[in-house]
Amino acid sequence: MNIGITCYPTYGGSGAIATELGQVLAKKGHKVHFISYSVPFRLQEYNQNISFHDVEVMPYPLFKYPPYTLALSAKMAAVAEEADLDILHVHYAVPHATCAFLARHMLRDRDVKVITTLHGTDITLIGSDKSFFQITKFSIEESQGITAVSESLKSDTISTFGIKNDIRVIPNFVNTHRFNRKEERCDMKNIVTDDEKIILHVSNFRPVKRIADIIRMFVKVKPKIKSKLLLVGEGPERIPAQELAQDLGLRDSVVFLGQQEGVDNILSCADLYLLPSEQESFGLSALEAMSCEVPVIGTNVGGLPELIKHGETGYITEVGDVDKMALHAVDLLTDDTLRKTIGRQARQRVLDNFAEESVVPQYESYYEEVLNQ
Ligand code: GMT
Repeated sequence: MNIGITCYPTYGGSGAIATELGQVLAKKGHKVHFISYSVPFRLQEYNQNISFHDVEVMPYPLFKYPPYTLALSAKMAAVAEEADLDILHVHYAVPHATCAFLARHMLRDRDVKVITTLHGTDITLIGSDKSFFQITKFSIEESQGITAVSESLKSDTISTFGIKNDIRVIPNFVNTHRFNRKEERCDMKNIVTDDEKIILHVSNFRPVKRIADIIRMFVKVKPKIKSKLLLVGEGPERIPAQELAQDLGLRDSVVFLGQQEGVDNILSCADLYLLPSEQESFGLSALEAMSCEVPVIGTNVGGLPELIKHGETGYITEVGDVDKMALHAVDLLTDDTLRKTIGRQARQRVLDNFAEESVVPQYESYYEEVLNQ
């Protein structure tokens, strides 16, 4: 098949999944065309079946807001024409589903099918805001195929937008060979000592991630467990988090690593992963941690309980319950057998349900289904 993929190219789960999907599809012989404003951050391996189409927006003094969405729609239509696309698969509805709708209608003689994958805040935060509500609902309803990354997001989409179209749940996935615990890949000797445990969090540091809860939890764990908290990523909550760590006397034990490539290597060193978000339609970073046998403590929101089975592959707590998180953390970090058992069970759950080998074919069959509609 000839498949156009549009996603946000910057750090973030929706861009990561879109890119991994494109790379696997290309390895399987499909022709994949990424269409975005820069090369997706996870697009690293050369493959002759992959091309990238840059969306350029012409600057003009009249434009307070340069019209990226129009440039993207036009580029989608041009690529569909040139590359004979069968499918335009857009990740994150706002504004990509709308651009794809427009592109499809520009191509009067060609029936390119639009598939929209809903990822999270495109439904729960941005798309449901009144400024975007109507256009998001319209664009999703006009897609020939709709997928959501969890049952929870599917039901949020139905309850928020009253959408009657079929929504297919295809969960996020991980490359379990790359995200596999290999202790020899772990090189942290300049950051932690041999007897220190590593607690990890990776995100784009947005308010929804509740970074402050991680630090408030860590202040309870630190006196009981020799440990360091490693925070990977960049975003608006980084400075407030640094200030909080300093105020709580944790300056030397909370390490901000910034944006990092090779999170799989860092995960190979971690003893515990935290994701205390107030909203998380799936939690891709938790999946990657589980794939590396790292137990996860997450919250009872969105798709996290679909991923983390409480007491079996990690722990689920209520949002903001830092006492409970700290209790589970201390249990896991003091009991090596418990931690390793939960880590192994977490990986098994990933192998059974979220491995790229079993999820990508679900997209391929869905493509076929939409094409044959
Ligand atoms: O929706 C967002 O906040 C952005 C998006 C992203 O690009 O990182 O994250 C969402 O999509 C990810 C990939 O499907 C999911 O793993 C995240 O849970 C989801 N984020 C939220 O729901 C907050």
